[in-house]
Amino acid sequence: MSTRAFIGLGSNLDEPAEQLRSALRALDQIPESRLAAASALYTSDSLLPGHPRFTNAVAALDTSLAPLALLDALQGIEHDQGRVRKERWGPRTLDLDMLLFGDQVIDEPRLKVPHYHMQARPFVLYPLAELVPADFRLADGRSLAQLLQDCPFVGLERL
Ligand code: A4P
Ligand code: MG
Repeated sequence: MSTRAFIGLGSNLDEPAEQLRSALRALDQIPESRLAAASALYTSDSLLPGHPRFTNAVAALDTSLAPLALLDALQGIEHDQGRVRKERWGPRTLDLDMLLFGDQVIDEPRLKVPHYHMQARPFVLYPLAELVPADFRLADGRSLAQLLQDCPFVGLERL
């Protein structure tokens, strides 16, 4: 059975736009999975003052993998694209966050879905809105239209 997952992509090191394009190709190569759609790329300042500006996008991925197997695949792609984990929230060549996995709410040590904080991040919500119908709701019932209303399009630049 195939499930539609939404993946948040972010990069603020080593040619971020190219990192994201390469990550989109890699997502399409994940076993039992197919890249269904990708948003435009957006840039915005880092949430951490003084850190390089981010490029972000959201991808829709149809997959037959279980959620933790998909997380393993995402972390493999991060690793392949040279991400070195040092400080939390540090600059990174590639960050892949599992925003949503079908209508599942997941609360495991390694995986929380919907992704925490996504409701307050314009660089997640606006690209996601490109890929879903206007009446879309998150797995926990929150309406995307409402979240967008509460999260103004401020500081985002659509490339
Ligand atoms: N994990 C739990 N749930 C998930 C999930 N749904 N998807 C666990 C992915 N991973 C999940 O992640 C730490 C652990 O979270 C993983 O081992 C996994 O098991 P990480 O990617 O190593 O850590 P991180 O990315 O450094 O921290 P975090 O909290 O994910 O950072 P964020 O939230 O990604 O924020 N500003 C702009 N403009 N754009 C950005 O993208 N991103 C950040 C980092 C800061 N400022 C930004 C942006
Ligand atoms: Mg992350």
